[in-house]
Amino acid sequence: MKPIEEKTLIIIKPDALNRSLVGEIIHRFERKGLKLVGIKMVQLTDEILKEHYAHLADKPFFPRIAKFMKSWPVIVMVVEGLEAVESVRLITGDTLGRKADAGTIRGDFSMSVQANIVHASDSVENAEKEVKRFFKDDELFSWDRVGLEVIYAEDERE
Ligand code: IDP
Ligand code: MG
Repeated sequence: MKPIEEKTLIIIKPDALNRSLVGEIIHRFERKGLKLVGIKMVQLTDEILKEHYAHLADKPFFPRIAKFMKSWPVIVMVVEGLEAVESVRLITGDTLGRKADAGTIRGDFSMSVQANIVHASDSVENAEKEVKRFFKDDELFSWDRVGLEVIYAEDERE
């Protein structure tokens, strides 16, 4: 895999869906220059949420997040690019929406810690696991972008 094919998982959470922000969120990642390689709407289940939020399973707020995340469908998507995991986390902003930097998705659209619009993988290792958790190989697309040379310099594309 070339460095510009680093993949990361984004979940557009139920608050964004209910607030008609889905297009806005996709637009932000698209305009950045990240390449969309997979996208679908899914209904999360307790089973997948226990796995996905395993690091929070012992927290008192876990049942509330699980209920929230499965009360409506979500959009899952995979984008790729050079250092995509870090770049997407920067665009996403801090977990607590009301204190996240203005200009980030959470900083611009969220007042909450639970209803914070998007999930984004937090490391390259977790991104690999999360992409596999939500997408089969044939649901991810490898396509050549027209105009890649205006997104990356020559040495960044090698
Ligand atoms: P992240 O989404 O910024 O990576 P994590 O610590 O991985 O943050 O937490 C996953 C999700 O769990 C958060 O996005 C948020 O929706 C929820 N969460 C995290 N901490 C709290 C909390 O203290 N109260 C309620 N929900 C929380
Ligand atoms: Mg996290």
